[in-house]
Amino acid sequence: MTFVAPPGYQPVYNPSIPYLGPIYGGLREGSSIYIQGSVPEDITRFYVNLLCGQSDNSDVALHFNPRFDGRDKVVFNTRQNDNWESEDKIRSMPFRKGERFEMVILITSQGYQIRVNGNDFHMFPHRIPVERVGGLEIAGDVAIQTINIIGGG
Ligand code: 9QG
Repeated sequence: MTFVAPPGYQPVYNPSIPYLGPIYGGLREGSSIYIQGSVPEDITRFYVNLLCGQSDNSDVALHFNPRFDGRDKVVFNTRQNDNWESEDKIRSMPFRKGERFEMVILITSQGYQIRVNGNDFHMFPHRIPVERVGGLEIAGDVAIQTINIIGGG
């Protein structure tokens, strides 16, 4: 049998940033989001948000936010009803200024497993049911070449 991808599952190439797009069919355990991009030499911050909806004030199930301003760190958080909740702050930086990267967000039963350039970086536990996620937003100092969302059955 041949798997025929439903319309909307095509990868997104070279989107303009900020990017905000739907996640057709939603996410479930086993789904993954593959992102290829590069960060500029003069990066301060960028973020990847998994949105509960498709507007930039939707609740945020995953906020993934590498910060180069100040001490290098990656901040993870959720936002509900416009309130940021408690941050997971990881004081290590898997991205390099001026370099390309590939990252994968793997949806597991526990949370969002983040892998950058082939290395597991951090697992952010679910706080909001993954069934609510319907959009992807990428903004800040980053260029994106490819976004590919793989269903997970
Ligand atoms: O700073 O931290 C994550 O906990 C806030 C930032 C906010 C998030 C948040 O200002 O920045 O990173 O939507 C926002 O304002 C994002 C981009 C306590």
